[in-house]
Amino acid sequence: MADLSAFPITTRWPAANPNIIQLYSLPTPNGVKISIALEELGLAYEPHPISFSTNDQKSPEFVSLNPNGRIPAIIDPNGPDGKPIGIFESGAILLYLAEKTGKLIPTDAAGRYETIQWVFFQMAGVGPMFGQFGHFYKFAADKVANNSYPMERYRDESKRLLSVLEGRLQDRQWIMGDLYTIADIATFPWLRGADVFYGGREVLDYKSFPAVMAWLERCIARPASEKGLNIPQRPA
Ligand SMILES: N[C@@H](CCC(=O)N[C@@H](CS)C(=O)NCC(=O)O)C(=O)O
Repeated sequence: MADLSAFPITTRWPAANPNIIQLYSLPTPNGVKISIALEELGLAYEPHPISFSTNDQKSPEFVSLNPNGRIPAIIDPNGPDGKPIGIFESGAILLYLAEKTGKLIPTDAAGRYETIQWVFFQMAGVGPMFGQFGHFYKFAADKVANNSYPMERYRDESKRLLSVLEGRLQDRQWIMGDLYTIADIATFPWLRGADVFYGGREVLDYKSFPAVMAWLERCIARPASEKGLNIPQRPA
């Protein structure tokens, strides 16, 4: 039986099975990246919902695993050298899982770096820009009712990023061509989220990006996505 007692988060969210990966998350665009990857990889894991309504992500127990106070985070009881490891930042977790299994990433060095490059493109571009767009367009719209500049700035940058993806996905099934990778898993939940959570499909002009839309549908239709998009279930 793995010993996770070095991780204070397990006092508040105890592991029913400490021998499998512990996932602390919610079904948000960053959170579902990890449940989708775990489903694709067929790895056993135990999901723990972290409730935003009670600010669980800022609790001392959660912050002991991720000082940044944001989901997702994991503990893998079978980390490097067989020792438990805790990881936060969705891009780092995706890379860790891909390297642990040798899946969802090309095996050749050039392909591996090309994939990492697109993961960073998502982490530094798509996620932050779409997130700010959603903030000003939906969640804080009342605070900027007299100033459309913040929404327009992030809307236009999000559309520009969509055009970069549109170029990449011409004649490619997935971001890395024939191989479905962590670059796809990092990116598609944000495009889906801007539609489902922000109602931004029209204002982001999704119809102008047909290759991206076809790819998005292919990503969502994968059985692992259908499952992972709803894990962990939101607390009642
Ligand atoms: N760069 C981080 C961002 C994580 C992030 O922003 N998570 C959001 C949910 S999508 C969160 O925990 N928000 C709650 C909060 O900010 O308090 C990652 O990719 O893991």
